[in-house]
Amino acid sequence: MNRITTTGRVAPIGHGQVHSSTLTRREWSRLTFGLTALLFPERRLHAQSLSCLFTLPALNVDTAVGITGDDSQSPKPRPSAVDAMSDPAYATRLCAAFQSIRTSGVFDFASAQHCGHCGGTACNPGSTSDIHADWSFLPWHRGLLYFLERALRRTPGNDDLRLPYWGWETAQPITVPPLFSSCAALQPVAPRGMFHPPSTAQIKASIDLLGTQDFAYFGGSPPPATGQTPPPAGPITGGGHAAIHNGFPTGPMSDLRTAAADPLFYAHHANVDRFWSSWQGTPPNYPKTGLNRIFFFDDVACQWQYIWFADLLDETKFGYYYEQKIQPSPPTPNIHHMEVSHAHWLSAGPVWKSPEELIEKFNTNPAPRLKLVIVDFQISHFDAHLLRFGIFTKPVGSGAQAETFHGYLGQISALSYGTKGRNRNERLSTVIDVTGKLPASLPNPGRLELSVAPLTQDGVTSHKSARLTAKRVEMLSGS
Ligand SMILES: [Cu+2]
Repeated sequence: MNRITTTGRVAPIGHGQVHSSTLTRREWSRLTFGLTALLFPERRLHAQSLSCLFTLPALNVDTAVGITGDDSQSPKPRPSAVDAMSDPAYATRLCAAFQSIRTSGVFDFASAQHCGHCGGTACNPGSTSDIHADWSFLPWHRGLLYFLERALRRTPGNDDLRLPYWGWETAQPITVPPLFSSCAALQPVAPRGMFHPPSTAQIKASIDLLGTQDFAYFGGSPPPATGQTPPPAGPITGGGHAAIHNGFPTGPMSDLRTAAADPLFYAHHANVDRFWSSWQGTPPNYPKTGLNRIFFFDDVACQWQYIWFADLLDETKFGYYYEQKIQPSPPTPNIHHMEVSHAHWLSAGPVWKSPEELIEKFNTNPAPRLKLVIVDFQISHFDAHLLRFGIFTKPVGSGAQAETFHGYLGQISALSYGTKGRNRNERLSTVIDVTGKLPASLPNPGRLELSVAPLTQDGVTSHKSARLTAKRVEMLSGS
C-alpha cells in the first residue's frame, strides 16, 4: 500500500540536527509559566519530554506498524465530568491515576507533544507545522487523548477508567467542572486563572456544524498535492473549541502552546472529540480521502507509537465511546447541497445562481432549514489580539450589540497563542444556521455581501466591520 510520508511528525527536527536543550528549557520556561513553575519538580519532566521530541526516528512509512486499535475487552463510555464527580470512588481513582501519570512524566510528554504541534514555537523550533491549522486537528487530538487515557488505564486496577468530558454545550452559564478543582493532580502547573464563560451564541457556532454531510464542513479538507496552498482550519476549531480556550484570559489554557499542561484541557478536548463522534452519527459519513496519513505519539518513557488517520475514525476501536451524543439544533434531516456561487475570492459577494428560485424557497411555510457555508476567509486586517468575530449581511459600526443587529448571522472564535495573539495568517471556515434570517436582512435581494466585525466579551462590536472575502460560499438546504 502506498502511503504518504509523515506530515504528522514534528518536522523538520530529526537526525543530524543539533538543538541546545538548555536553550529549549529556558525558552519553555519563559514561554509557559514563568518563575512560579520552577517551584514544581514537574518542571524537570517538562524539559525531558521536550528533549524527547528531538529523538523522533526517521520513519519508513512502508514498514511502520501503526496501532490499529485498543487491546481492551470492550469499549467503555467516557463519563461527563459531572457524572465522574458524582461517583466519589471513580473521582478518587481518577485523581490517583492522574497523580501517577504526572509523577511518571506521561502527562508532561503529552503536554510537550501538543506544544510541539503548535507551529514554530520553542517546543518545535524551525517548524511551522500546526495541528490546529488544518484538518488533522480532530484525529490528532483523538490520538493524543487516547494515549493519555491508556496511561491512566494502565495504572493498577484502573482499566475501566476513561477520561471525563466537559459537556460545555449544555450548561448555561458554563462553569469549570468542580471535578477539576477537587484534587491537586487535576490542577495545572500554573494557576488556571478566572474563567469567563462563552455565550450561547459562541457555542452555537459548533452545534451548527452538526448535520453537515461533508467532513470538509466539519473537520476541514485534506491536504492538497505538494506545492499547493494547504486548506484552511476546519470549522470545528472555531466556535466552542476556541471560545472555551479563550474563556481563560490567563493561565495555561489561554495559550495553545501551554494548554495541554492543564488536565482540564483533556476534558475540553474529550468534548470536542464528542462533537466529532456526534457528527458521524448525523448522518454516518466519514472523510473519504486523505486517510493515508500517519501520526506519531511518544508513549511512556519516550517510546514512539504510530497511528494512521484511517484507524482513528472509529473511537470504539480505541476502547471508548460517548453515551450521550450531541444533537444538531435544530435537527436538519435530509440536507442537500445547494450551489450559491463558485466565484473565487469574492470581493463583490456571491450572486445567487438563481435568485428568484432561492427567494421562492425562502418564502415557503415553514421556511426551509438553511446553512450558510463560508470557506476560507482571513481576518488578518484586525489586530491579532481580537479573538471573537460576528458575521453580518451588511456593514456594522462599532458599539452595536451583535445578536440584536438586523443583519447578524452568527459568530466565530479564533485561537490564541498567548501574548502573540492569533496566528498572523490564520484562515477560517464556518457554517452558520441562517434559517429565517435570509433574505429579509439582505440590502440587495439576490446578492449576499458579508461583513465581519470583532466582538467584545459582551458580544458588542468593538470596531467597525470589514468586507468578508471568502474563497467559497455555499448554501445547504434541508427539508
Ligand atoms: Cu490543540
